[in-house]
Amino acid sequence: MLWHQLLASTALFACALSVSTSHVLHEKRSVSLPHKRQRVDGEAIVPIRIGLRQSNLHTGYERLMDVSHPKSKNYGKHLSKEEVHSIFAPADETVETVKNWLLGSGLFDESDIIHYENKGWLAVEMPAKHAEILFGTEYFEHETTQGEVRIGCDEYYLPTHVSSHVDFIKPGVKLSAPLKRRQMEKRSGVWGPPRGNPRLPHFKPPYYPGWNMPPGADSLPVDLQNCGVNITPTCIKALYDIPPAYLNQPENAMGLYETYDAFSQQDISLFFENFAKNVPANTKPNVISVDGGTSPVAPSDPRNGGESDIDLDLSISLIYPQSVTVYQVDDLPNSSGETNTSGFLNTFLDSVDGSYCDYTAFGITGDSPGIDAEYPDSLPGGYTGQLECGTYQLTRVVSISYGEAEVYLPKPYVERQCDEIMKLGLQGHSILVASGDYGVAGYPGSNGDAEGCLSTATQNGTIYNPDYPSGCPYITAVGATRLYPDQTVKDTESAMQVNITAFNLVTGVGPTSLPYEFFATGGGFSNYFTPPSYQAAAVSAYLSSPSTSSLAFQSLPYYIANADASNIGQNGGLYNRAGRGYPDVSANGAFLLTFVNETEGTFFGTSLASPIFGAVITLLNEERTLVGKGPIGFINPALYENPSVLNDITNGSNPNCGSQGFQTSKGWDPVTGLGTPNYPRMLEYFLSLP
Ligand SMILES: *[C@@H]1O[C@H](CO)[C@@H](O)[C@H](O)[C@H]1NC(C)=O
Ligand SMILES: *[C@@H]1O[C@H](CO)[C@@H](O)[C@H](O)[C@H]1NC(C)=O
Ligand SMILES: *[C@@H]1O[C@H](CO)[C@@H](O)[C@H](O)[C@H]1NC(C)=O
Ligand SMILES: *[C@@H]1O[C@H](CO)[C@@H](O)[C@H](O)[C@H]1NC(C)=O
Ligand SMILES: *[C@@H]1O[C@H](CO)[C@@H](O)[C@H](O)[C@H]1NC(C)=O
Ligand SMILES: CC(=O)N[C@H]1CO[C@H](CO)[C@@H](O)[C@@H]1O
Repeated sequence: MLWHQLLASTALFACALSVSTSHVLHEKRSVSLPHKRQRVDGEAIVPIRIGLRQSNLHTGYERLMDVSHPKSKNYGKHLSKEEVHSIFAPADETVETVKNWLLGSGLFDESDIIHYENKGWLAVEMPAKHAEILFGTEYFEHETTQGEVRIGCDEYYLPTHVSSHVDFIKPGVKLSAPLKRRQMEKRSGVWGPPRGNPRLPHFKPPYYPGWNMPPGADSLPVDLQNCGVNITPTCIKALYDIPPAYLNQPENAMGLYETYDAFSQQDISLFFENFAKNVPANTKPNVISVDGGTSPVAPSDPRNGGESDIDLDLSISLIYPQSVTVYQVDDLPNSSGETNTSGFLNTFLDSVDGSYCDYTAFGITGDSPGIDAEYPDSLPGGYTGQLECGTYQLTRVVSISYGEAEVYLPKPYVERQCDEIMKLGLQGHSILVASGDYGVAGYPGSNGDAEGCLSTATQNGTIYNPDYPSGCPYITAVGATRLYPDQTVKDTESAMQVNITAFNLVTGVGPTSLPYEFFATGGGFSNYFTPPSYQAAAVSAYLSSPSTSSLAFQSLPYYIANADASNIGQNGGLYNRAGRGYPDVSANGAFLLTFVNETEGTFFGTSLASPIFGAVITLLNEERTLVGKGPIGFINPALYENPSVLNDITNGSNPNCGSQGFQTSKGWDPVTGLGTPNYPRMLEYFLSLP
């Protein structure tokens, strides 16, 4: 629907608007969505967020390199929150222009328009019919296969003089809610009893069927003899030469992002008792409740799915006596804000970047057709505190074991969120994310494809489906590695790839259907971001050096993603050969024996790897603190500059989507990145930096 047609059909409101203003197309969806349903009720209240174009954003990358590149004379000279905000705040002219346009419509008062603390957003609530007039569009409901409803439009228009000041409007081309929280991927596969089964006897390792002690293992201490089938904190410390932790500095508490999934104290205590005896069994994390998030839960609670348990098992056992902070993000899923919220990171980023305000403004929630949440939320399980409009302190290191397909999110939305991550890097924070567990595919079932791959008219589920936020060049994406049963910690690891169904058939325990059939460390190339300069040489060496010319991926067709990534799969291509590669690094992600619902089971996945790498950075930050230095912050430039501080992984691959995926190689590869930690070398290097 064109702007003019819409004006004609809504004459009543058109009067309030300046018809003489010329409008331009601001955003348009390149492909129409399959599950578009009816028009949104005109009276439904839509919380609109207007992303203001910020100034100096183009300088963000250089500024981040200035404080993070080891060759920069300003290495480690991170900025304060206030400095970052004032550098990137939209110009006063931008705020005024957009506000005046809104006020000029006659639909709002000054007090209806909320301007976020970091100055990047304007928020205003309005009935759908007003939003349609302002943006020259029509809002429709979209239904997912799970029956959720999300709203959005196919294109929208802004006055010419406003368009240049606006990044994007949400909901707009970006639907109000790409994912239901409780369906959000949790990056761990359990090899153990299915939920709800009677408690199983407490197995004593080694219990891997048919397992024989590998050659040379008998000369190792007993607790290192079966690391190839049962990884423990002791095995991990031996693999990466991590010494016993001994420091507890408040400024170096390590952060974990969790949402919906919640830990159980009983489970983590059982882990410490059994596998990390240096940690007192009653050790607990500090829990920060972001907008009503709650943890811990009872062991049998359905929210105790294992993700939070394993994140805590690993981080605490590697850094204790250092403390761990859990950011338990968001209200319960059945409360109105939770089931219908959008990309999973925004509320967290808002809460730690001083701009978090009015939770309901971020998601698509509503008073009338189940859209808007109100705080205090009176629904059962709802957040009963006052509307939060404050900030939390962000820990220096944060590990995130959640993700979603990049393609779910429009490029401007992703770019904007990624810029927020850049700003945290400027302030000295290290943000890590698990790179995914399905090789070159997304989560099974995503995009309507059984394997989670992408399709075009001519390609049915064969195109690789890169992960977000791994593709953001300001994040450290962590892939997973493994030992094979015939190996010990003295061997070099391989890329994590495992058929969990096959294991479960052998053991007679655990699920044997999708998505457990195939697990491989996530990696590949973003369709939205090009390789950042710190990574460019590494990516180019992987793609075109003579040493990789014989790797299987070289025979795969590829494409070069265009500016709006609307040509994914062009010419039969399977991956974007001009994208930012991920992961950056990796760590062990296989055979972690642990307890969920007080029942022992074995976990696999990049969910294990990210907290391990986060723990390593935390230990390094502690040593830097001891000698009066600041935190490492964004670690990627230093690692790409000096990859010898990592153990290069050169065996294994990450296939999926019906083809071979990518293969490991000498140096960086989109399977295991630069490799796993070599703690003594990392320590020496990072202590040598200012
Ligand atoms: C947790 O374990 C108990 C006892 O074995 C069992 O009754 C319950 O169903 C389990 N809960 C879940 C969510 O699996
Ligand atoms: C929230 O979940 C609880 C238990 O699962 C249920 O009793 C309650 O009705 C739910 N509340 C809403 C608002 O759906
Ligand atoms: C695509 O492949 C799936 C699974 O192999 C199949 O069920 C589906 O019918 C195919 N779709 C088309 C359009 O060929
Ligand atoms: C995984 O193992 C099962 C059982 O052996 C087998 O049926 C299945 O084809 C395997 N899947 C893959 C992807 O190798
Ligand atoms: C290399 O990886 C393959 C699987 O891709 C595995 O079977 C083999 O044992 C690994 N070899 C070494 C030396 O790690
Ligand atoms: C507006 C909207 O998307 N509402 C949906 C929120 O989620 C619940 C439960 O999934 C649906 O019933 C609503 O329709």
